[in-house]
Amino acid sequence: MQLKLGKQILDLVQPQVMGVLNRTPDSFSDGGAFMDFDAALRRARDMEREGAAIIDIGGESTRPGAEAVSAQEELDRVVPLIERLRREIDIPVSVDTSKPEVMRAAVAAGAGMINDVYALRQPGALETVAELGVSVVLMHMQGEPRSMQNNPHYRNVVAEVGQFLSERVRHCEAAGIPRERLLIDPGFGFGKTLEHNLELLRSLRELADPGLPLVVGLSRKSSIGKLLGGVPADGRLYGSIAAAVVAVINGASIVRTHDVKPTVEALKVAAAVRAGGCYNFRA
Ligand code: YH5
Repeated sequence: MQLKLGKQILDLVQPQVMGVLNRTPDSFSDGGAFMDFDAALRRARDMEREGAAIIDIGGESTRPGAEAVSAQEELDRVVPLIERLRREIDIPVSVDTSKPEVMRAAVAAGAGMINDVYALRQPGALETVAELGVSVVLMHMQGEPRSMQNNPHYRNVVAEVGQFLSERVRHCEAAGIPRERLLIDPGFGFGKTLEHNLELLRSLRELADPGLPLVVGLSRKSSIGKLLGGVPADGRLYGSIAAAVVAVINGASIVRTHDVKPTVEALKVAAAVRAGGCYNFRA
């Protein structure tokens, strides 16, 4: 029920909030507001104060249609910020990356967790995480960010996402990453239609691998916008909160969000309703 993240501990008895910090110029969801170093630093401090348990720093946009950035560009965006945050804040930091060289540098700079939308499928990633000895979020994605929303298709989305995640867990264990360091995530919006996302949210429990914390990211995503009649990202807060509460009631341990304070408050209520602690950890 506790994750060791470097010298820090993330308590997962209660559902926790992972605050999103995008150091990208083109973020769909926050308009690139935190590309500036000092703005990013201020945002991280605010998120800690608002009750985030971990901050997820990303230097590459993985939104639908986004182009890849070079490893050097990604390193320049995330490494100095992680170094500074390690000295300035008390909560752990995760790095949102798929590149082994960025994983290495981020962990050397103080990151305690890797959040990988490719679930360690890029060459060298599996071995790198095994060597680094950090925790890792394994996320499902169908296709590639550039084209994943062009007609995603499943015969049975819950079964297929579940199979993919179990297979990635097996690969990790075979590579020497202990189960205690693994978290799984269905990857809402990553090669999924609105219907696929709804079915996954409804059936989240079926994805749960015993003992592995479930991470979900629904914050400001297109599916929320669609359900609200096509509102832009800055009008999706209340819808995102509703989705986060459903996810926690259905067993999620960590909610990745741009809106830390309202999500922390909503999850306190949801956690109190969800008797007996986290579903994943019950016998
Ligand atoms: C996730 O679900 N998502 S980046 C488009 C939006 C709004 C938000 C159209 N990284 C996840 O947040 N990592 C991202 O509006 C993630 N789980 C994990 N583990 C996409 C994103 C977003 C995209």
